[in-house]
Amino acid sequence: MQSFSRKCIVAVAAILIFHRAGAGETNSPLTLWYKQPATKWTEALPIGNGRLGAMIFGGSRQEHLQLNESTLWAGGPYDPNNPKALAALPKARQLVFAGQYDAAAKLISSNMMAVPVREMPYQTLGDLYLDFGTNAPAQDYRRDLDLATAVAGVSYTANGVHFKREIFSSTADQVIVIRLTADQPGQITFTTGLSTPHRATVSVADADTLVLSGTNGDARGIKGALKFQARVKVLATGGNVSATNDNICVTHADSVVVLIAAATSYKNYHDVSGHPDAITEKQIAAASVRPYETLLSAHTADYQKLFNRVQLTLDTDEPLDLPTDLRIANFLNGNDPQLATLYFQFARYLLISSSLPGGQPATLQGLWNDSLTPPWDSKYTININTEMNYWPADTANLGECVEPLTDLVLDLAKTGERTAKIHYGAHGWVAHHNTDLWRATAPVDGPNSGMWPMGGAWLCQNLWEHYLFTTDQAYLKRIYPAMKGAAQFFLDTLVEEPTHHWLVTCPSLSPENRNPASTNTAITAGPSMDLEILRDLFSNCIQASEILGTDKKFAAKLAATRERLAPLQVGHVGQLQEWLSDLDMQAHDLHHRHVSHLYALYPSDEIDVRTTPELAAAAKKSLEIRGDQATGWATAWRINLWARLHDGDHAFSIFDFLLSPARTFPDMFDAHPPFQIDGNFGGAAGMVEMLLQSQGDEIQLLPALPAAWPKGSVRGLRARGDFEVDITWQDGKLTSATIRSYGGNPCHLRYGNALLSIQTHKNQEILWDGQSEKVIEKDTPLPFRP
Ligand code: FUC
Repeated sequence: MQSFSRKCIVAVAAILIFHRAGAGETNSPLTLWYKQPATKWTEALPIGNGRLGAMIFGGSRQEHLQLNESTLWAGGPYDPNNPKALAALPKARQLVFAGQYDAAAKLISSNMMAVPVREMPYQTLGDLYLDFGTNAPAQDYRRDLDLATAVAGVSYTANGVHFKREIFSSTADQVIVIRLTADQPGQITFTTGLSTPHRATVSVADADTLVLSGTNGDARGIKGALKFQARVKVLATGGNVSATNDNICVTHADSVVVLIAAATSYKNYHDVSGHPDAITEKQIAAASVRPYETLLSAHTADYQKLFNRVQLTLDTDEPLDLPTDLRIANFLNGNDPQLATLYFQFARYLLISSSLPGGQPATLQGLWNDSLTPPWDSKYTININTEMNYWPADTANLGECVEPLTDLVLDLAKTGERTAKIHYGAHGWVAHHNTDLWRATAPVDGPNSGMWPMGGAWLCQNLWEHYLFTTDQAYLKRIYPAMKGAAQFFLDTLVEEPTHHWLVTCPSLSPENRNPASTNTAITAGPSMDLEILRDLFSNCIQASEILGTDKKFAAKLAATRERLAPLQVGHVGQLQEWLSDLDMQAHDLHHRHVSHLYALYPSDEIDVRTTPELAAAAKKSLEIRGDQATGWATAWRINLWARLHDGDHAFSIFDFLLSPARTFPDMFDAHPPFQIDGNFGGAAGMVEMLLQSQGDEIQLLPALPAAWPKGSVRGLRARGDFEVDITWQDGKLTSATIRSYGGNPCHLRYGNALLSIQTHKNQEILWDGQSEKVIEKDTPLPFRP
């Protein structure tokens, strides 16, 4: 919690040191801005259209855009399943149940891991440079990213000329657009070129077009099978455009538009027969006949359809008039609630920019990666990170962004069938703790992280949640076969543990925490998280089968098996047990970043302060033992967990740390460190959990409002049951709430101890101030929702 004196110090400092921006320069609450170009990648600003992304450095002597295309990964279609795995499985189980965990890990390591043992990395495409050939000093320099329009900007004055750049990545036109202007004619002169670390060539096609053609990387013995191409066209007004071998030179133009297209030959995880040359040619041809204003307005309209659904105000709408990097540096010293709102909307911006229907899901770095060998390959780590990326998708009203994740899971349900069969001799499908563009599903990296068969099952929980928010039965029908296949795998592979005869997973692990009963391995049987995920998967499948009127017998089998799963247990210090035995206090690392067993509290709702108070108390004890500060994503998870415990001040104190320079880079990217985007998404999800929760059958208004945010309003959050919610509060108390019912479902609203139950109908709006006697119901035609 912020103390009063801390707040005062910062307020006074802000008044003394920094003048307010003058008219026309006012910084909107939705702008990230800086007084200097980026010198490091984590200072550069991201743009993206879900597929085509760039990091913008914004120099006045040289502009640099580091480019990404979401299907440019190393390797090609491959089968990592290990035919030796199945024969080793009975022995591995025997060793685990005999307590010989290290021996089991050794056996797993040599027989049950994928071949190759690591997956394919997501890779950078390359770099575009605009060299302005001047050393003139830049005055009044400013670089920004406007989240309201998804346009990045650079402006400065040099030699008395005011220059401006606007840059965006368009969904409508599938190109990146750079527009350069000056306040005097004939002032724009630069040379542009492309480079890449891949096997590639750069050539000039026509005097105004650069073409980079290449092949993706080989990795871990898998040959690069993708072709890719980037195509850059320069459209100048006035002046002259000419080409050298691999550069384009613009001299004395009045204004210039640069269009960048990029594509690979990836069609899907088993087909790489696409034609990137034809695709980029077509995209550039189409975009180059559209005026800049048309490109801009089509882009903004597309983006705003999603972005404008949610507005959040904490305290006031007026941000501190300080560059964003300085606000981050100061965040721990005082109260800057508008930086929190910027952080929240930046996460929504990042999700829209990195995950749109028809594309790939957000990786560990979303869409943005400048390396051929990024940290953890910038792939999909599905023992927490990918799931976390999608935590704010529905709550923050970006349901469409779940679509690429849905497609990924439907793919895994196919590739994972082979892994289920080859590694376990089982029906259904399984995915372990990572996957990549090629939808690999076998255990990777090593036994201590990879031997975890729950990745697919957890992803199914994300999809089920999306159903709960939308109540869209057509969607449920689409995902049900994947849910069923995931459950089928466990019906075939669960085994009875020898002590209580409960059904458990084996071999498995509690993500990536060492088993205290072993010398140095994570391998175990029946870690709590596995059973929690399974209770959800089975219950969700049973409900889905009822809703869809199918699979009665299968559902009955799941119900019977669910009863035999190892239960949640409370250990000797009152903690929720992470393992089958009460070993938490002997952990190799008491403060481990993963809090896997607390999945039951969040994102699941198996543990709930109201309905299971004893288990909630145990989860709280576990959280206290683990401590508040961890890596970026692990810090973000803790915020959500404390919010679910209805302790807003504790959640906020952790959020404070997340938004400090220790966990947030100057461009607001989350610092694991290094950069990993899950913390951005998890942090935003945690903010929603403080303001609105809807697990179980109640919509809870302001369940964990921190004292640091006494006044504010939020418009357009989503609640399970197909509702949209607006909340206004003052002095830490609800003043009004509006609930829009899109699905016509029953609505149980809670504010503190006040409860209101209404059977809503479609398109109805309910106004409530938290006192049950004051309800206004209006029938209004609600805005169209896709
Ligand atoms: C899991 C985490 C690490 C990291 C990696 C990508 O393995 O334990 O902290 O986030 O994923």
